[in-house]
Parts: sequence; structure tokens; C-alpha cells
Amino acid sequence: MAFSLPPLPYAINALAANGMCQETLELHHGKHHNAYVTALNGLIESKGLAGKSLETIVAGAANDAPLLNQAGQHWNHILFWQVMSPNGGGDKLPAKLAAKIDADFGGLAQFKEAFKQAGVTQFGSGWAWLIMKADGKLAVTKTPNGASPVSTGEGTPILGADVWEHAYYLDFRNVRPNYLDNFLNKLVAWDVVESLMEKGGLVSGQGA
Ligand code: MN3
Repeated sequence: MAFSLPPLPYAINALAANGMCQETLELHHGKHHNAYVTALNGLIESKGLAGKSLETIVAGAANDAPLLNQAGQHWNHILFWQVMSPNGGGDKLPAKLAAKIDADFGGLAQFKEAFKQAGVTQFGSGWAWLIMKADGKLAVTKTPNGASPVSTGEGTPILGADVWEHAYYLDFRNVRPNYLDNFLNKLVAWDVVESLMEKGGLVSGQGA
């Protein structure tokens, strides 16, 4: 089954009041993400990927940069759209997620600072992540370009912030720290993050 661009889980202008304008979503979802899907579909036959799930492909792509670029970015963006909401942000987290963040980071403020720092210090393009490690602990990490904790095997992502310039240049120009503050304070769908934690991560439904 060919890979496809999933629709956004909200209207194209739904995040505008939260710091992500319609034009950003038109370009980011409709052009950038769509281009990864198209390129990935172009690789399916030559790479022998027919019938494999997107997760399987990403997990096996660490040493195949051209494949990781397209498959990784397809998976990363599917997660990214889902972990934002017009009702997102705020400091009132669902109880189980709040307790876990308190236990593993010492509090929400400490988690936010660690996540922001991961995004700010990712040199060039990439992603900041909140992951669940094999021992069950939450941790923050970052990856370059199309890589993710799925491709590195570091853990299960339950929150990801795109720090490619195309994610924030229209809304925040060159000021990545402000984009990350806004993401954490106005966009993150904490209920979705908790649900991903509870069910052990995203299943994209793509590919297989
Ligand atoms: Mn992007």
C-alpha cells in the first residue's frame, strides 16, 4: 500500500491563534510533508519496501540516509501534527503524565527547560523529543534531519517538536527559542502525549 499524507487533525487555520499561522501549515503540511510522502513512494520498489509498515522501515533505516530522510520525516510529521491542538498548551497536564514528568524531571518547568534546550541546541535541522525509554523512564533527546528515537533505537517518542526552519520561520523568523516556548506553552496537546505514553507510542497505520 502506498504511503499517503494524512489530513491534519484540525482545520488549516485552527492553530493561528496559538502561534502557528495558516500559511505555515499550508506549506509545512501541504508542501514539505507531502514531498516526503511522494519521495518515499518513489523509493518503495527499488528498496523492496512493499508491504512493510512505516515503523519497520524507519527502525531499519539508520544506515540508509536517503531512505531515512523520507521515511523518517513522514513518521516524524505524523506524530508532530497529532501532538498539537487549538486547545493545547497550558500547565494543567493530565494526572498520569503530570506525575511521570514530576518523577522523571523534577517538575513541569524542568521538563520544559530540558526540552527547549534540546531544540535550541540541535545544530541545523532536526527534532526535539520526549521519549519513553526501555526502563520506563521519560527522557528528553534530539536528533538531526529525519532521524528520530525510532531510527536510533533510543526510545519511544511521545512528543516531538520540528526544529527545521520551515516549522517556524513565518511565525517566529529566526528566533527558534521563542517558537519552542510557544510550542510548549500554547500548542502541545498534553492529553495526546499522555495517551501515547499509555499505549506505548504512535502506530501510524502507514505502509503495511
Ligand atoms: Mn517539518
